[in-house]
Amino acid sequence: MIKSVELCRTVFKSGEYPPPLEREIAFAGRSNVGKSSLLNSLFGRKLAHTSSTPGKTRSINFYTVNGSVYFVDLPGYGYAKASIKEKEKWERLIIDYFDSRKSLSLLAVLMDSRHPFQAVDRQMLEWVIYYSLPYLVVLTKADKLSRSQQSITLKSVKDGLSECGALPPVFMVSAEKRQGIEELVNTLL
Ligand SMILES: Nc1nc2c(ncn2[C@@H]2O[C@H](COP(=O)(O)OP(=O)(O)OP(=O)(O)O)[C@@H](O)[C@H]2O)c(=O)[nH]1
Ligand SMILES: [Mg+2]
Repeated sequence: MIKSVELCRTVFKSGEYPPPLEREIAFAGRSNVGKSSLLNSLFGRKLAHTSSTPGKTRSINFYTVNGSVYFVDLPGYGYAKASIKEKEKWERLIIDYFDSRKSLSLLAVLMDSRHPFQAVDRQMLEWVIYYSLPYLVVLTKADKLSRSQQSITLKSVKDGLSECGALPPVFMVSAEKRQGIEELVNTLL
């Protein structure tokens, strides 16, 4: 259960990271996939800024949960108007985060339940393997799919991951309707 949460630090460049806590859980995924919305839904409070315009979160935001766990909102990438320079900046920030944070205990890889396995999603899954990160997959915006589409998607995503020899837990959530949120909180904490 989340009893307390506060924004601890907003990081724009290497070296600004806060000292580690007991555990650190980061939320990664394409821009607009719903990372900040999911965090707000987990927190039960609107702390993270969200926007229908992709590219809202440009910094790495550390939230302290129950005084002992960081939930980390990573910036997204993959919006149509982004330049190569922006892509490089994003990659540098994320790679520096993975290189620096040995305290990272779990990565939640978010994918849009309507369009899983986009190029940026595959990039994230490659980093997961490269850095040997414990991870789980969260399929977002479930409310945009019917119940039967949800079970078909869940199965095809699990099949897709197992083809790559991976069997992470996969969650289907809706931040808007709070579907799957309690289950995810219980797994994370
Ligand atoms: N229908 C629906 N829309 C959602 C859901 N979660 C997020 N959205 C919408 O998706 C858009 C993007 O959400 P954000 O949470 O800002 O996405 P983000 O991944 O943090 O994006 P960046 O900060 O750009 O990386 C917003 O318009 C949200 O309202 C959901 O569960 N259901
Ligand atoms: Mg965001």
